[in-house]
Amino acid sequence: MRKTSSPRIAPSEITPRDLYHDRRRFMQAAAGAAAAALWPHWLSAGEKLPGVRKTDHVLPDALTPFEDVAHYNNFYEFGTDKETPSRTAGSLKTRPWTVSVEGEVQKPKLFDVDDLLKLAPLEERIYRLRCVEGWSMVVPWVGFPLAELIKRVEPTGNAKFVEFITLYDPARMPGQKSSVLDWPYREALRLDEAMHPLTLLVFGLYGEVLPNQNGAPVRVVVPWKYGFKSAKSIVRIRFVEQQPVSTWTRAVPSEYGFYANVNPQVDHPRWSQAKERRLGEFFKRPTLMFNGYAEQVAHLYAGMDLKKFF
Ligand SMILES: Nc1nc2c(c(=O)[nH]1)N[C@H]1C(S)=C(S)[C@@H](COP(=O)(O)O)O[C@H]1N2
Ligand SMILES: [Mo]
Repeated sequence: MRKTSSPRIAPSEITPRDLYHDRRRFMQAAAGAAAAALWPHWLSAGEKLPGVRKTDHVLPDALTPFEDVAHYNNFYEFGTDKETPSRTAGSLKTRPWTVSVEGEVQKPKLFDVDDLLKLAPLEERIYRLRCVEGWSMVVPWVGFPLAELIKRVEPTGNAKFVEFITLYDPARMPGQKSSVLDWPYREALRLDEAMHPLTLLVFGLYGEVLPNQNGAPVRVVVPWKYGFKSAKSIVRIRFVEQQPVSTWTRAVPSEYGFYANVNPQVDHPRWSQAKERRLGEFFKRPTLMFNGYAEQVAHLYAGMDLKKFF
């Protein structure tokens, strides 16, 4: 027990006791009611996310229909084909859910996901996402820049990379019973990539809470990189000094590099990356450098040989 010698005057001694308690109770109730009006309870898949503002992140491309976005998924924790996740990920309980933000930061914190999503205003941003396999989609994601979170935890001078780690729980993620990948799924970005204003911490799409198969309750979306960099169902965000080895790099280092920038000029060892097929469309279209975000991100890689750092 710690004793304080200096007498402090508590507000309860100034205001008559009952009044103080009543006022405090009233204020708590009012604040609670305001928050409750917006956030009635634990959010679940398909519920509308309140207070989402539109931003100028729009594209000339047509949106990929919700049905395609939610029924053609890569999520190996639920199986290796595209159709299984939408059928089986429904069983993933996404509440309660915590995200530990840790490592080289001044202010590490264990966030409840419902607090995390209130950290900054939610925005709708329309981004392209291109899978390394050659398909792509255009999605109205809902979230806020990852930088908003990073600023609040105050990375130390040693923080050079940010690692994202998915839940490991074979009971809730049956695909983890297979050794097809080294679980849990891990991905990472350089700190400046993670801080880039395009990098989004995502809680929803099409105005609604993320379908489980798209990475509920929280994932990242890094629109200028191949889809595998955008880790789903994250439980840990770790700041580190050394470049982490990502799951796909560990599995097949010759095919999946750390950078994984969308680049039509660098072929995958087994296929061309020059073109892509938009989900729901028949004809392929040319793939754009950095997935169309070159103007915003090319400077991050100035002077780097992108064939070497693929
Ligand atoms: N945890 C985890 N995250 C993941 C994957 C995965 O298998 N597990 N697949 C990645 C790949 S290869 C792609 S293309 C995108 C697909 O995201 P989507 O299903 O929302 O389209 O998620 C990425 N994030
Ligand atoms: Mo992918």
